Amino acid sequence: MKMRKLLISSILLTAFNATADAATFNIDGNLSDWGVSQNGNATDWTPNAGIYYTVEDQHSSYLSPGYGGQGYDAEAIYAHQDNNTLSIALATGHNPETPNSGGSYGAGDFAIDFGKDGTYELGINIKPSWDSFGIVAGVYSVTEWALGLWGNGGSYGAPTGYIRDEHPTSIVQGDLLGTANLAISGPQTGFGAWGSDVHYFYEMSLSLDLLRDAGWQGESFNIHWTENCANDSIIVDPPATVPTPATLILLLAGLIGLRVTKGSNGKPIFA
Ligand SMILES: [Ca+2]
Ligand SMILES: [Ca+2]
Ligand SMILES: [Ca+2]
Ligand SMILES: [Ca+2]
Repeated sequence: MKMRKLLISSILLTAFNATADAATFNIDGNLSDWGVSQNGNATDWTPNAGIYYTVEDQHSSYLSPGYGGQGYDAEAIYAHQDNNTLSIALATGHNPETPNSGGSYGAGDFAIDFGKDGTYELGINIKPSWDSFGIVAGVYSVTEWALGLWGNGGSYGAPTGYIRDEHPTSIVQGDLLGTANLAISGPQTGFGAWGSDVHYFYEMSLSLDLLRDAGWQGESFNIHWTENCANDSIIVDPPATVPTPATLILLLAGLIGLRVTKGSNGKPIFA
C-alpha cells in the first residue's frame, strides 16, 4: 500500500509539473517579455521556449487570400497557457484604428475554436472606435461570427483550399462571460527582416475559467485573428492542455493499471 501511495503522489507531481509554467506577462503591448526582439532580423519573431507561435511576416502586396501589403499583414501570433491563464499576443501591420468603411477594413476579434473542429466558440472583443459591438476586451461565448470577403477556395479569387467559415472576423452575437486583460501598442518599427515596416502589438491574458464557461473541457484549441476583410489571417494551436480532474484520474488509473502485475502468489505487485 505504501508503494502505491508513493506512485500516486509521484504521478500527480509529474502531471502537475508538466503543465505548471510560471511565465507571467506584463500586459502592456510590449512583447519583449515573450522574447520578441527589435533587432531588424527575421529571428526577432521567435519567442521564448514554452510559447506556441506562428510567424508569417509578409511584405509584398499579396497576403493570401487578399491584398493590402504590410497594412493588412497578420504577422505573428503567440500563445501561452499555464494552469490558470491563457495569454495571447499578436504582431500585425494593421493599424488597430483602421476605419471600417470606404474600402478600408477594421480590426477583427480574436476567435478560439475548442477541439479545432472549425466552430469557434469563444471570442475576445477588440473594439476600435467604429465598433458598436459589446465591450472592450469582453470575452464572449459566440453564437454568430461575421466572415470576410472571400468565398470558398476558387471563388472571388480565394486560393484553392480556402474555406470562408474557417476565418471568423468579428463577433456578431454572443453572451458576455467576463473580460480579458488587454493592451494594444502604438506604431513600432525595427522588428523583423523589414525593419522600416510598421507593426502594432496586441497582448492579453484571460482566466481559463472563462474558456470553461464557454464549454471548454481541456481539449486543444486554435486561436485565430484577422481583419474584417479576412485578407490575411493567422492562427496558433497551443497543444498543451491542462488536465481536468476527470482526465487526471483516468490518466492515473491508466498508469497504475500498467504498473500492476501479478506475482507468483497471485497477489499484485506494484512496480
Ligand atoms: Ca508585455
Ligand atoms: Ca510584414
Ligand atoms: Ca470548436
Ligand atoms: Ca470587435
